[in-house]
Amino acid sequence: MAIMVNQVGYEAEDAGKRAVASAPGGYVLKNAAGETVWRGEAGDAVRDPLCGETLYPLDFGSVCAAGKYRLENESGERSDTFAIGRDVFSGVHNAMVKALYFQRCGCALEEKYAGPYTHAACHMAESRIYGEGDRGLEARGGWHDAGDYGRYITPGAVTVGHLLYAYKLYPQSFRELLHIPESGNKVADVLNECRYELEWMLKMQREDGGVYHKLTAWQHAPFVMPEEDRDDFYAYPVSSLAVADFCACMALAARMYDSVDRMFAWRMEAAAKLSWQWLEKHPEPVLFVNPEGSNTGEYGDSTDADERLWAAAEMLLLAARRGEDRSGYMAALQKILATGLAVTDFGWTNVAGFAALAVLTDFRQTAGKEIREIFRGQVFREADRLTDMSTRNVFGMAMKAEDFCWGSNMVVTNRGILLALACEILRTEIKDMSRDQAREAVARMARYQEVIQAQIDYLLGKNITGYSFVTGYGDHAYRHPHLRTTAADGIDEPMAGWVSGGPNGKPGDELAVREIPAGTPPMKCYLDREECYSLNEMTIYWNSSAVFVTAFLRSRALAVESHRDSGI
Ligand code: 9MR
Ligand code: ZN
Repeated sequence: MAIMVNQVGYEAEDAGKRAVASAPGGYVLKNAAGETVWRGEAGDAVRDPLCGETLYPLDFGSVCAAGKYRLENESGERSDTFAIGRDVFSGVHNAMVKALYFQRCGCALEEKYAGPYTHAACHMAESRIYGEGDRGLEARGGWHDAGDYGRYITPGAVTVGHLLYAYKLYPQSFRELLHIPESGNKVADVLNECRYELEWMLKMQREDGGVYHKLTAWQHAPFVMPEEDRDDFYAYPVSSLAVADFCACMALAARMYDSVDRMFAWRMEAAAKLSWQWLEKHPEPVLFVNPEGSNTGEYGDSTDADERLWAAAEMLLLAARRGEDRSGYMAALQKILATGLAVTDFGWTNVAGFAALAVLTDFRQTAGKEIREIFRGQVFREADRLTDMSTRNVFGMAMKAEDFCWGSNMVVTNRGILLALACEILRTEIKDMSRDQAREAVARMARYQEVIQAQIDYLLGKNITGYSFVTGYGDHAYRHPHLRTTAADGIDEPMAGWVSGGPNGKPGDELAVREIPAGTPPMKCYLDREECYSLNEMTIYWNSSAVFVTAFLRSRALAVESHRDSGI
């Protein structure tokens, strides 16, 4: 028996505030003083396809007064506590960005920024270039990718991509200082943090524009602190996946840091151009497979078309900004789009959604009507497909049973990004609409926003496991991420702000395979166990994807606030 809620909270202004209960009947909402502030009935029973149970939806959307609450039913069952308030996601949002600081490699984490989670500088030795004997590479820096100490180009580029677009679209959600070493330098801390990764990525580029796929040991380290991991690190062979993602990310960052640090932006622009030349010289895919015997992350892929599409889109926009020739980039975009590639995903396997973000949020509309229309059409078709999907389960999730894969929580939040992009397009188009069209667009945005909200409700506890999938946020936040520093640091609580990979219908680790019976419905395939790397690891890009979505949600709350301030 359970009453599943978003354990962080609900935005006061939101019309829908939803929970899911396992029993029918009457429910009450009680405030911190124990007073009943709302009474209502659970909705009709729903046989839920994602968790296999019969459950009941609850909506207490009419309650707006700020405070701490819990839900209770007639048989005395109680939910976890949660807040209702203005900008309720500020804490979790900032913690999810700050978490990246704890992944910094090649520097000491000092107490004044890291609290108890300090450690000495790690992975300081020169790396070797795989297959080139003793040839060395100085490539200190960057973020550890996940629970392991590897650093990989494609997931790094995706993480920076999520964060830079979130910042571009919702800058008001990134105003707070995060207590990182650069805080207070008048640059948004999200840009400070991303720069730590970008500086490392620049070191991974060869003189010919090729980019090493990854920098890792031969085998994953045991569960030791990073400064105790003294294995040799190797720069693995160049892949066109890494080159194209690098090119895209550098071109995007060159635009974003232009007004922050001109010299840094210029370095990234030069690097992007060099990698673009490499791509032109190597039109055939150069994919990546781990050399025999190496078990660190592969981040393999069967095509590089989406990576090249993202690179072309970002190079196009950078060229437009600089007033340079754009024909080559336009031709590349057209050619890849003509294959019918899906442009609605934002993960490391398919990065084509970033091309959509680039083209559709470009105020210059550089790509022209025809190309924009291809992206736009796909974005709205996908947004409507996801919205329809969300009506078919009691959690309002834009998920199907088969979507619960390794790192399913990023599927959840990436779908939030797609819907947020659809909202952004409508927002910019609304000024040219007739009154009726505008009314319809507003209703459509409201529908998409509800689904986005449901994705975050799920992440923060409104799910069958009852866990909040973000450490430190919620009465029942998961506590045992598969994360080497957390396992080795001797501190009970993990640092706050890490998003778990989440339920995985096809768990791959030994413990999960042993403990989760075959045929278990996918949303239930989760254990809060450190050993379970296929269920409970954290990664930089699962966090960054969630950050995009909380940035979106916060921007709405903050916009309401600024309206009020100006008396409108
Ligand atoms: O998410 C990846 C999953 O799809 C793969 O099957 C798995 C095995 O290669 O790797 C996962 O990615 C991990 C990466 O290899 C290393 N860093 C942590 C990643 C998340 O678990
Ligand atoms: Zn390190």
